[in-house]
Amino acid sequence: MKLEKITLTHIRMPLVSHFETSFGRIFDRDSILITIHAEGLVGYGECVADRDPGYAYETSGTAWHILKDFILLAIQGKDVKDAADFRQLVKKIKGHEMAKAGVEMAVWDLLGKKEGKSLQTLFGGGKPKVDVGVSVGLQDTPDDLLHVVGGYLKSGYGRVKLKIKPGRDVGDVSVVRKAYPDLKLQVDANSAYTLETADALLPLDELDLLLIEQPLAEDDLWDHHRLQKRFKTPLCLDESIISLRHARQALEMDACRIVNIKAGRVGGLYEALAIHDHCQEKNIPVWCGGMLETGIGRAANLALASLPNFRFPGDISATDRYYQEDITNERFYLNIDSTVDVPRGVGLGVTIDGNAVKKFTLREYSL
Ligand code: OSB
Ligand code: MG
Repeated sequence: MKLEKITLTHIRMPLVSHFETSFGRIFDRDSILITIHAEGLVGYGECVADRDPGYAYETSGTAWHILKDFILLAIQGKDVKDAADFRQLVKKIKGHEMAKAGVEMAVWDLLGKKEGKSLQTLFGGGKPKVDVGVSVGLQDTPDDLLHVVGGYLKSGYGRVKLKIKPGRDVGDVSVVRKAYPDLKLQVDANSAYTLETADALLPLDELDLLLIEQPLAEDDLWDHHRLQKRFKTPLCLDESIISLRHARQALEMDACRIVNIKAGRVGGLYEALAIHDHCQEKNIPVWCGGMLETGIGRAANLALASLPNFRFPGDISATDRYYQEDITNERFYLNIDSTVDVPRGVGLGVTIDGNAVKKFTLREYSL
């Protein structure tokens, strides 16, 4: 399909409640909406880069620059028949996977709309709904944490992920484990530890966790390998896996035993599918991470997570866990069995609420 007009819209949406990780607390979420016109169709994508470089080096500012000054110039007016074609066009641009992934998502939406198929169908996924959990940010006190977790359990979430950081780890997690002995529980450090300080996490091994996510630096596969030897609990990598090659190498060196897949982090859904397939071949379970997406990115995550090797619940919570008002007309709801339905419509299967987009827009650019 020939890619015609492409529009970038930088939006900022207030979160229902603040979200705190080892790298900071946020009250609202920046994203860049990508709109592509092609052959009378309109495709939408979402770039998940955050306002600050806390999770990764990319920010909404760097993504805007790379999108406007490089990616759009490389693809506008070009004929793209599939996602592999798109990757070829942006191959010269190093890194900036979130910027690339945002546009790639819009290309997938267009491809689905052209073929009259949902993303799930294009991916070969089968499940009509996927298991999900909720990612709980750091709270001011363990009592607050218990209160917040209790609220999510009441809404029906069957799996909880707790954010941890040095000084707020074993104590907080023990309190939750004591209150809920049978809860599916896991933790995420967002790279806040070193090989030395991570020994403080050893007592987590007795708390029956599903996994420990990204304890060490994002660019450090080897020390994760060394750390995994000290734990019975599987380590899971998020930030460190930025491509299929990183996934392969991480598995080869036993740096983790479970992989968190986020399309944004790996340059798009095409690479995410390749990582899924590789892990499946190596019998390593994967699960779908989240980046506090709008309904656009959430739709893509659900389609991805419907593939068979997504064997752990995803960080794909219901819309009301994130936003009072979303930019899609469709909202996502939690089913009583802690699942969310996979969209069935063509492409991403969502439509855009133009008024909501307008309300949240900071800047716009078209080529
Ligand atoms: O590390 O998984 C992470 C949100 C923003 C950036 C990084 C992460 C997260 C989450 C939230 O944990 C997951 C969600 O979208 O619910
Ligand atoms: Mg994570």
